[in-house]
Amino acid sequence: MAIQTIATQPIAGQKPGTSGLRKKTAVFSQPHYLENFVQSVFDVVGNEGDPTAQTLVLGGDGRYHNRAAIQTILKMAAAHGYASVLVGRGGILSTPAASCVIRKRGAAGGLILSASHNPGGADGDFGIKYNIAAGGPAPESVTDAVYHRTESITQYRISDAPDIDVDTIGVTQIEGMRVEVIDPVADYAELMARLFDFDAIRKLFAGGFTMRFDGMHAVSGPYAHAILEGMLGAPRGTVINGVPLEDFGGGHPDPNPVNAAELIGLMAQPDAPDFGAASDGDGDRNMIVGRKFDVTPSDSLAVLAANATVAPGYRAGLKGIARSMPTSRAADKVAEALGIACHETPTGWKYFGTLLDAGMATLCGEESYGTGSDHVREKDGVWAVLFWLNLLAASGKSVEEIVTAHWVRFGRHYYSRHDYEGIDAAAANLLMDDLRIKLPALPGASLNGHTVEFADDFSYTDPVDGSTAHKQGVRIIMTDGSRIVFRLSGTGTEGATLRVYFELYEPDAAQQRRPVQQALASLIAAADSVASITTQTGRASPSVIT
Ligand code: VG1
Ligand code: CO
Repeated sequence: MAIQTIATQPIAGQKPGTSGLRKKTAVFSQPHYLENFVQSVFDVVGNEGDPTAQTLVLGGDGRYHNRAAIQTILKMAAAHGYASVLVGRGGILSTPAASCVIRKRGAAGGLILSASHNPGGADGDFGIKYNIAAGGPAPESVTDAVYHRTESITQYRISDAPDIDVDTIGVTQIEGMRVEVIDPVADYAELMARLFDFDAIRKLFAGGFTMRFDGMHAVSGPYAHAILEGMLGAPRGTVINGVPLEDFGGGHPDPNPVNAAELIGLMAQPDAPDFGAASDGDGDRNMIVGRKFDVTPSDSLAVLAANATVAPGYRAGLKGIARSMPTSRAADKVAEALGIACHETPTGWKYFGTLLDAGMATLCGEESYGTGSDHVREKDGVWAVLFWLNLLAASGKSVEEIVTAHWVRFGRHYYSRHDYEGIDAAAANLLMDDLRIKLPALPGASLNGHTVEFADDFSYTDPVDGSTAHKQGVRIIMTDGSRIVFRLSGTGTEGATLRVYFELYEPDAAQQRRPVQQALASLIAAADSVASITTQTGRASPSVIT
């Protein structure tokens, strides 16, 4: 066994997006591609201290290429001089579980292999991201430094040791580095049992309450099996599609009503279970469904915030709430009623880290089926499902009753996101540039019956560390309180994806049960009139509506 120094040269385009570096699997499998990026991460974060005293957490969502990448990274970590690596058995760790392990074991950071909700397989996507010692995604200062490093890299170091067994719990050594294979679920499950009233949830299931959790053949299956069917006594069969597969069974592991159509279909049957939920590729997203009733992620955040004290882990109340800018302002109404702050951040979980660390927010959420809290530094799918179960157990009400009562109390924020996926990147950028040019002239203008009050391209200054982020999405806010937001995705791997977000506030309880697209129709037409979406994208309609 020896450490090799391998000559390499920069590979263009290794710039992390909204959440890590994501590319086609074929791109990631090219010689030196993963190695260049990992060495660049080590070069940047390894300067922060003595690597020989440091622990790295390593795991992924089990998608195609996960196992090969785990071996490469173990051998590179050994060459870099890490003291130890904690790796999930089989190379498996959900994103929130990795965050949990980093924090609990005092690791210096972690590498998570995932392209999250993007499809996997040889023709699908692969990804990697670095999380810092606090457990959350590296801030932009770090990802920018890593990207710059990839532009000048000339060599990387790697052990030529044979492959390491990552399927057996226990400790081995490679080049003097300790490799500990851990149960991917144990630390995480122990944390969940401390946050939620497991006795109450056990009683709920024992009383005949029925649920389906759709693991979408991605990483959350083992967590849901162990916690729901194991610790909480839900009957076997509660978790469906619970075995992680390298290609997610050919599916698109994005828990929304379009991609989780199987679950939505189940929940619409006459004998539907009481509760449905799904999670994504890396286990950090969640979708909550009642009988014939989908909960929007923005509403889910607001409902959990309004009822947080039912859960033992949140009995002391919330310090604050944070939501990404495009997320509906339903949570703001709750924060106002609770007398706490609601922070508005750019899209991407990395922007919540400083607020959580500073004790300025307890709950966070994004409209993209992401909800989480200060228990880890990532959004957390299974956590959100357990929070809902705790709430259902404590209230004795159905999902629909809880949400509709919430609307009556706080008003309803009708909400929808329209995605135009895989459009021409130049056309997408042109659309956004044209919009930006129009912004100063918009206030006072009438857009399909809505008068513009305010329009800008969202900029953010982090209240904790003063860092700034610009061009985070064009928002057009109307005098009637409704809102349209336009932004381009930072997680795609093909062309560009335009996301258009619509929100309309309805305080009148008699008007809160309209079909969502109908309630938003005038705003949807307004968006097309101001941005010429159809003409500029060449698409008559969005590819996904959530
Ligand atoms: C999307 C979502 C964003 C989320 C990000 C990562 O980003 O909109 O809210 O934080 O995915 O989630 P974008 O740039 O494509 O809009 V995950 O579960 O894919 O790590
Ligand atoms: Co995810």
